[in-house]
Amino acid sequence: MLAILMMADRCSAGVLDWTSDSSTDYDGDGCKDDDAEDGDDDNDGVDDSNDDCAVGVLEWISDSSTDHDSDGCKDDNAEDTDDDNDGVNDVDSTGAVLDFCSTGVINWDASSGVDHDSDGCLDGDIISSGSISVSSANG
Ligand SMILES: [Ca+2]
Ligand SMILES: [Ca+2]
Ligand SMILES: [Ca+2]
Ligand SMILES: [Ca+2]
Repeated sequence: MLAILMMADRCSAGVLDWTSDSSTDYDGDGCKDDDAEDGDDDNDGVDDSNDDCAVGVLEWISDSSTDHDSDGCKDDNAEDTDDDNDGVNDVDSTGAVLDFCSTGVINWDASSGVDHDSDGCLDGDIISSGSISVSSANG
């Protein structure tokens, strides 16, 4: 109890009868996780409902430079092995680069035939206004 009094409790008028510890209050903000009181358990700026790493790395904020695919998992960290969420991991277990466009186009499926050379880069030049068009020529 003393601990929670000593730190800033952002929910000082919040849920009663619980004790803030690492299992109930992952980010230590005094707001009970797994409850409407804390909609962002790891305090990275991505709501739990949209956060693939809802109890992930602490003390960072998701933005375009730290979280390319905005999945709530910190890029450049073991937490996010696929920074652009295309299904091609950034590196393999030895650290060798697998995705040569790891901060490229996000949320496309590299296994759907649009990455013929499997370099993690969407084939052709695509992209504008967020839609993907694929040339049906030369497969
Ligand atoms: Ca919390
Ligand atoms: Ca979060
Ligand atoms: Ca990410
Ligand atoms: Ca990738």
